Amino acid sequence: MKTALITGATSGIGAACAHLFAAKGYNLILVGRREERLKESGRHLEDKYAVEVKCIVADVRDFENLSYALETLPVQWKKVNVLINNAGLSQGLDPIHRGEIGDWDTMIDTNIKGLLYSTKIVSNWMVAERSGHIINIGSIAGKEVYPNGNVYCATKHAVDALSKSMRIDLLTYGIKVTAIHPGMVETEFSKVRFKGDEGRAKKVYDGVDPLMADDIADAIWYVVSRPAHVNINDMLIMPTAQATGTIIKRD
Ligand code: NDP
Ligand code: 8X3
Repeated sequence: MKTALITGATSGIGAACAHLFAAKGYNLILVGRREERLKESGRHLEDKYAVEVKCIVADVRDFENLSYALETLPVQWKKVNVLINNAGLSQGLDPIHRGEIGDWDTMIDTNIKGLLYSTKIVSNWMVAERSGHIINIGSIAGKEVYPNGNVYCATKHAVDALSKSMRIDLLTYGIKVTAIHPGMVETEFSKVRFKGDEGRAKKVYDGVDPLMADDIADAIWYVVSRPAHVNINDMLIMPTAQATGTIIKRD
């Protein structure tokens, strides 16, 4: 049986990937901070799909804790076939001169450093196995910038650059690296960006048919299920109603 490790598995894209990969028969290592949600989802997936799930309650920004939790897993769990670096967030949407230092730190620490931390741990396991597939969740914000997106866009540009770098560094070990760049996906993302302001979050999706988390999970499954000699380096997936980060057709 194959194993996938998914960061940010408690909601949105990560949770959708957990469901799809379990349905495809993968054992799962799920990482997230909200313990109850994570464990409830783990139990549900084990019952529904007869797979094994390890829940790691951890903050990807804390390397020591994440590393301890993963390195102390039984050895059979360290044969990870697919790592989905999904944990990430946007916090605030302010022009650069009004940006909050705390928001910047959170985005940089989660979207860049957290992704690096989980990659460092799991890529070492993959190198030992001479195989594996790393999926990094970037964004349309990693392909262009938009007003007030400054630091979030910078973190996703970093994910784009790191994906290219990882592909080079891991080439000789037979490890595939794919970057998935979604446009607007209706998840908890906007609620987090607007710090719990549900009304403002809801407006983001007003009059648009956005992508859903399952659409992204489906694309990730397509990428992972290609033959061994095929790698999809990069995939930009947009709602039909969205041309760029900010040009959106609303009904
Ligand atoms: P959600 O807010 O629904 O999910 C984010 C997930 O990341 C949650 O499971 C959250 O879990 C986890 N997470 C956040 N911070 C941490 C942390 N420090 N440690 C561990 N887990 C963390 O949003 P999405 O599903 O939309 O976001 C998933 C990824 O997709 C992100 O990288 C985002 O930037 C990217 N993306 C989203 C788009 C969108 O429009 N929604 C578009 C393009 C990219 P918990 O809080 O329990 O820790
Ligand atoms: C999330 C999508 O357009 O808000 O990465 O940057 S966007």
